[in-house]
Amino acid sequence: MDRLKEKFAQVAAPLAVQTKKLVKEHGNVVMGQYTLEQVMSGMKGIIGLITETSLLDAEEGIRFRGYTIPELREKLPKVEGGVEPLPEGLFYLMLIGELPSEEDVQDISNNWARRSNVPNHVFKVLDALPKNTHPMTQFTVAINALQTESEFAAAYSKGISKSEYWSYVYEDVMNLIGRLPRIAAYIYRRTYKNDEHIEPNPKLDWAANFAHMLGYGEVDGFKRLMRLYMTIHADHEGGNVSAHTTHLVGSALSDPYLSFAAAMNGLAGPLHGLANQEVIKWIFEMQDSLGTKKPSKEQIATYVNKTLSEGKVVPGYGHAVLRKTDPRFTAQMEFAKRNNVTDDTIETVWNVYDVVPGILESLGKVKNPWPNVDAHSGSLLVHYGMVEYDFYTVLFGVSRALGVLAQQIWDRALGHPLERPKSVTTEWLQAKVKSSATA
Ligand code: CMX
Repeated sequence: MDRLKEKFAQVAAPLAVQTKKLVKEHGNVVMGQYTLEQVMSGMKGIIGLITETSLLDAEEGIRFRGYTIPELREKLPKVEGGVEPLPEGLFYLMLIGELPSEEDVQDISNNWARRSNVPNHVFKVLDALPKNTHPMTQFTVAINALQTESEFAAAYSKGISKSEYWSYVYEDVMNLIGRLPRIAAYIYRRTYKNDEHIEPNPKLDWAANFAHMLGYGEVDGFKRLMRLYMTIHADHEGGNVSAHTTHLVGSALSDPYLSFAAAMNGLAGPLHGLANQEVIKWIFEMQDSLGTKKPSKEQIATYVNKTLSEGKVVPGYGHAVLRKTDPRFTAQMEFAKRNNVTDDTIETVWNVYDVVPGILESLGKVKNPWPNVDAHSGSLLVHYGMVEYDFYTVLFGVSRALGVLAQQIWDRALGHPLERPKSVTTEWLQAKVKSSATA
């Protein structure tokens, strides 16, 4: 058993006992009330999931095991002389619940590097797809193809005890995270770089090796950006589409490959992760339509109003939970300022930030007019030369694996059951309203 697994076994066992006790002794505690409007608006605000890895506050933003993003940037281990946290450290924090030492982080880096070999049939499956297949479709196809390697599925089919589930899921999760950068980089290089692939460098940390395989290892600042990017996109509590999908599909005891592939199909939606490509596409279209790379705030306002009048959303703005500027947006803005990273597209993103919230607020229906994580990420990638925006959601997906799969290990360790909420028809709702009115 590796060190991390041993440590997890130690922290998970007592919590599993406490959870069972909580339900047995306090199972009838009323959690709250919910309204018809909440039922009709995507169950927003209804507590129905348990997620250990992170918790989202509407005003303050995400906390990973109690730590905010600025705190993580300060406290998580870094490469020697580095300023951005290593995502390995965040994974440790989410899984174990305490800050890792430098040795813990190095141990995970080595562990993932050891597990990073991708079987050849996965590349063959990818090569069979037309080159113009959307990178997110390629990504989910590849993850499904990799399911042949699931140790959980193999063990389950032989017959294992429930108490052993988490142990096999742990192995699948670690193998999958180790392999994802190789798969993502392969998709990038086959789609945009003439199939010129770059061998991994196991001496590098996970995010730096990813940057290297993408072909940006020598671009000054890109490895630093990837470490930050892979950290801030990793988790956003349990109710967002990708996290919830992983949990839901996993609750049927589908293995981590199947659950994560399903989650990535959700991340590929424009109201979720695909918004990062939509933001840059929208900015490029605005620049083209206005005939300038640096539109004025007045020009941006006119373009935003045009977007809204066409019945479209402004990508990168709004959130289902947050009610303030997303600290993940702010972290990227700070990264740009700290590293003197600036150009017309980045300045346009900042000008859009000055203009859009006021316009969205004036509509009177948008609950959160402020930018989310996706409003900024593409502009930094463009700055470093990665202009192929169709690929951006794959980067988000590689990072998202850290949070949702750490949680899947917890799901199995705590014995979370099959998820099965109740649904009703509109007719049922109408009858309920009628009976409430006469009661
Ligand atoms: N532009 C225009 N209209 C918007 C808007 C935006 N950015 N954000 C919300 N609205 C509209 C909604 O479409 C809705 O309109 P209708 O009542 O006409 O249907 C109304 O405002 C109320 O929506 P809401 O309650 O404020 O927002 P939701 O919780 O329903 O949806 C989200 C949240 C993110 C889907 C929405 O804000 C949106 O579409 N934003 C743009 C896409 C985006 O950036 N998504 C990425 C989110 C982060 C991530 O997951 O990566």
